[in-house]
Amino acid sequence: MDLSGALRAIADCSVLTDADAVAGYVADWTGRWRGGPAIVARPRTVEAVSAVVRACAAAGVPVVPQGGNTGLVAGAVPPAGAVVLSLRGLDAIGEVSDGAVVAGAGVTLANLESFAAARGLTCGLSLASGESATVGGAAATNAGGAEVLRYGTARARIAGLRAVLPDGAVLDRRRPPPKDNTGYDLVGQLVGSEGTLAVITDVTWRLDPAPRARTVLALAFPSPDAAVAAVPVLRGLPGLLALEWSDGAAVARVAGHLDAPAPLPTDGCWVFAELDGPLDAAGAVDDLLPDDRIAVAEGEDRLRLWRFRARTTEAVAAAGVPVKLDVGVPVESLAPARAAIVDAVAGASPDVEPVLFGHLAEGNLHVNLLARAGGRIPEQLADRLEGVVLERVLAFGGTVSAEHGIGRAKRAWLGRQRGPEQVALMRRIKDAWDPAGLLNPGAVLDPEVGRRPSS
Ligand code: 2HG
Ligand code: ZN
Repeated sequence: MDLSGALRAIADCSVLTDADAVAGYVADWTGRWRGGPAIVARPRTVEAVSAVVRACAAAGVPVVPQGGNTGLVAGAVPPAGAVVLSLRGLDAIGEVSDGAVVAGAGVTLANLESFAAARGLTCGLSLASGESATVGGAAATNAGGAEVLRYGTARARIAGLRAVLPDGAVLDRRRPPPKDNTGYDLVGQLVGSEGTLAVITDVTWRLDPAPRARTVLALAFPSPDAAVAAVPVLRGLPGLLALEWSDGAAVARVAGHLDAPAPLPTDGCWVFAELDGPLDAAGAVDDLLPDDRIAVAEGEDRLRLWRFRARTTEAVAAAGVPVKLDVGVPVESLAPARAAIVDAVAGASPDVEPVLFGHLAEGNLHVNLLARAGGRIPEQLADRLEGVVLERVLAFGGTVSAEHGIGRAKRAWLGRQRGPEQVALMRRIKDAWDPAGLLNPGAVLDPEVGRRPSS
């Protein structure tokens, strides 16, 4: 039997091979990265996931695990001939115990948060893509988002997990004892491994008490430098949940996209602060800016303000196919690093517009580059732009991927960031988990470099 026949014989699993049906699984949603052709397997149980992995291992065919396919570094874009293993069908949510709930890998973050909210809790992971992004994808990529400052990245939210190993065996650490200091941390190793070590099928997710009230403040600083200079004061705001920033031009772009006027001037740089508490907690910002540069909203109204940050990715996508660089530098270097990045982009091409926004508290800047004429930036120019920007970031002691991971898009930069010894150690870790190299090959690590001879 050929592989698709073997996959079709698996109980609780549907299989797609038709080009139209697989189209949404082989390209990333920005349209920049396209892979395949590929078969898509959609198991609904852990047993079926294991059977799919075993069938692929027997056939020597690579497996690319995929959640909501909202990643931005082509980590779930399959190489030709691979099987995309979509985990979206594993969407059950269990009961809360010990402050955590076991959720199937395919549960969306929005559904997890609704489940939590109904119990006065929060999952603590806030992504603009939460309607599609899944718990399994968040675990596999150690997702961050807006509230990292309060709740940490996905790593801090994960108390346990279950995963299928590359030979089909099941590793079950869903409910490790709350205090358990035995041996290597296998759960921790899988978090952020981008589907290259095992297939995460369930995640035990910590839930925290939900904020009492949420207030959003938008502050329209006259310049990015002024915004960065205010960080020490802003970090002291009582109940701070999130501290984000967006260039005025990025806010104006969202306003245009939504056909909704921006409530503050867009000449400089906006900062968005979300607070766990009522409006009066916002008083502390009165000394920073005049009243006509501050907007405050609470309850459901806050989403009307927050959308000028949260919907930036969508507004950018509406204008063309962006080159996305997700960089971070120490907060004290943010102002000069941002200026150097803008200069580098302008020096590389006058035809490219940088759209700058991100997570101010962590020194994280999403550099989205758009062709001014619309459409896509030619790949050669994209490579040059990536080079000039990421070199600047490294010179400031920053990171070439603060939040989105390495995937396939940033693989060439892993060695520059982490050095050859650490990459060689990562390779040995990969080989230990996945000796045949069939799990998401080409993500994180170069599939050709450092492979052990097979005999
Ligand atoms: C965000 O912070 C996401 O909104 C997406 O990480 C960033 O589109 C991007 O570059
Ligand atoms: Zn982000």
